[in-house]
Amino acid sequence: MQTLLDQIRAIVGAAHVLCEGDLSAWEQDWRKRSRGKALAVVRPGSTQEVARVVQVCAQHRAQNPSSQLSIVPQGGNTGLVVGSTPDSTGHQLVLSMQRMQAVRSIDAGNLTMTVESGCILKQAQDKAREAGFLYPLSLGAEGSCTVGGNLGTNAGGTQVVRYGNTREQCLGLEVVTAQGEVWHGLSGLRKDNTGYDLRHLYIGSEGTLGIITAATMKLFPLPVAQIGAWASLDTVEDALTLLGLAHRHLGADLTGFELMGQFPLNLVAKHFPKLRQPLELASPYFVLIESSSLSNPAQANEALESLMQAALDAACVKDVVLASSLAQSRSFWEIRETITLAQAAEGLNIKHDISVPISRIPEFVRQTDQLLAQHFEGVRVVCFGHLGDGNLHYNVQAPAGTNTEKFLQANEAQVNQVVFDAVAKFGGSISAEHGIGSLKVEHLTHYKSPVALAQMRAIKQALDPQNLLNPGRVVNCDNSSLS
Ligand code: FAD
Ligand code: 2HG
Ligand code: ZN
Repeated sequence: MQTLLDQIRAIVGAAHVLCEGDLSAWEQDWRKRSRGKALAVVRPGSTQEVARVVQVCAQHRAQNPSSQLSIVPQGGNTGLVVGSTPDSTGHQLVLSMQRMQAVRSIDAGNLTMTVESGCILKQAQDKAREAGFLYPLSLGAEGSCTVGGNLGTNAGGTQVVRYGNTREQCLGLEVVTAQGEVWHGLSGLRKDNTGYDLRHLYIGSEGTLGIITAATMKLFPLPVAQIGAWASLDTVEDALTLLGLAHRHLGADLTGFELMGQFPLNLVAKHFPKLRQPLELASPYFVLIESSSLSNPAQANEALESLMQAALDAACVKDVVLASSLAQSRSFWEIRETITLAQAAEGLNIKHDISVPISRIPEFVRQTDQLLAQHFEGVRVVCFGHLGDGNLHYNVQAPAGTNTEKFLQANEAQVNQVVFDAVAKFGGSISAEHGIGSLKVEHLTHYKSPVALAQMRAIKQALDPQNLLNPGRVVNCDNSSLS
């Protein structure tokens, strides 16, 4: 391995091959579910360097068939399914994209921005805004996650109802393959039917098929107004009625529709008491709606007011606060985005980023709440998320006062089974946002069809026959079945 590391030092520079000291920022996952041990953290500075590192690793594997060397691509390491950190073997290189942050170009006429994959999402948003455009992807981790990680996981976030997932926003990729070749696919074309669309294979592949080094992403006109409204509700059915009204009243101006249960907001109030809740926490559910307008702020305000009046008339909301300033809208979003941190502060937990058809969400929540209460006395459900997309974070926290670790050890598998069986029954997906990583590999084999799984394995085998890239994530293909 020393020779290999020397070869890699010669490619990226010795300062960018980290083997000693505190490597926890790269070895420990965000949720602290698993701490691995890297052979080294390698930080290439260009696409060519990435390609050469992959080439020497592929060569090493070819010359040492029993070698367990593999590569774990990493962006901001904010993923929630243990997909970007090494295992404990000490044989995995973490390939950190942190140094590749450049915005290569903005094509105003084509409404696109070409950006390197290590660019922090917030920086991409800021660069687009400076040029007079909106880069619409938005999520709680935007201050540290990267464009490459967003593409690797096909991240969703809070604006999907209007702008789609990361996949819908991407028009081209540059990728280093598992053989260390570079695929130059940064076309920026909106229409291209020349065979299989490789871009869509790499997006959402969680670093298992190739290393994304740059991407051409869509830009949109900057809205002139973004207004938030916060409403309290009795039921999830009411939230669905409100969603229908919001689509009708706001049309394409509807840019966010988030549901939050009372308990997740209680956690925010408990762990982040400085954040002022817009309404008393006395209702079972709350909704945050965002309207963004390209025309004028007064019109946007009127449209939101008329939506809320219609909602009050239909009795699907109890109380409503309309933000009177951009700062107040932002404060609504801050509360919503703090739920993940508040849940972490409450202790280790079980996360589910499920989706079911939007129309079936109320029944899914009712039945699954009941099942969990029956099987796990006192368990606390942290239900919130992107109702406008049919995607909920249906998370589970141990009963108050219990030892969280013990609860997880004893019950995590059964809790997952109850929730995922319900998801399957309602025709949903066990992961709508965060991906499979290591945490859901076994579940995928159970809930994905054998035909789909066989095709996924065939794709992995075709693109990465050595199983060099992020092995054991997404689909399990051990070396013996691949080589
Ligand atoms: P990492 O965590 O470093 O990696 C994630 C996966 O992508 C890994 O499998 C990794 O191998 C792969 N990968 C990383 N870079 C590359 C690359 N260049 N080429 C190929 N593969 C690569 N997710 C959502 O979808 N919606 C949300 O609303 C959301 N909110 C969040 C809020 C908080 C507070 C936190 C902590 C996380 C949240 N996430 C959310 C999850 C996470 O932020 C996203 O999955 C994000 O896209 C990961 O980006 P990253 O750069 O941190 O990737
Ligand atoms: C969000 O929507 C993220 O805030 C994180 O996807 C969800 O903490 C979670 O479970
Ligand atoms: Zn989410």
